[in-house]
Amino acid sequence: MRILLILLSVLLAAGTASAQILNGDFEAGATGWVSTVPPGCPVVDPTGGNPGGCGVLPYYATTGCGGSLSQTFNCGAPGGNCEISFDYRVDFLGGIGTVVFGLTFDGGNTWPFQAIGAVGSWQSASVTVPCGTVTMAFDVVIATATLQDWEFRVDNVTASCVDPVATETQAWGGLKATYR
Ligand SMILES: [Ca+2]
Repeated sequence: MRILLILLSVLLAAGTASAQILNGDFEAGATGWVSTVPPGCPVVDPTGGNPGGCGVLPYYATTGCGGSLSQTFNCGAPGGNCEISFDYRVDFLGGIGTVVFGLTFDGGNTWPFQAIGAVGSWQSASVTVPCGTVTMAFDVVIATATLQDWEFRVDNVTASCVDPVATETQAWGGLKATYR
């Protein structure tokens, strides 16, 4: 039984590998994140997160702002699925028109990356990309240049590399057969 438990532990540990996202909850300010938000614009909000601090991507009609928050991290070994989850919130502060928020990976568009309306409460979202070294960026770009003020907030960014389900099922079946 002891050997079985040890084998089970090894199998479960091999199924999921935590990624090395730094400061995904923004409790350490902008540490670990690369910002292209222009000087004078907010990048983090120490109290407006879910909870605590959060990242902020603003677009203000009068001052512009915009930009991105990005981070490159190691998400397990190639071959698995890197499941990234995060919380977001979009506040429309006034004006008319549309703005585009999105999440890109290695230069490719992945998470909505389209004009979305105000979402005044925290929502959760997740995306899956190949495991390995991952560069992700939360972006804001201006879809139409009209008078408007928006703030996109992000918090609780986590990721883990998960082996394909078929591999785990096969391993579990083999383990049961061995000890039957
Ligand atoms: Ca937080």
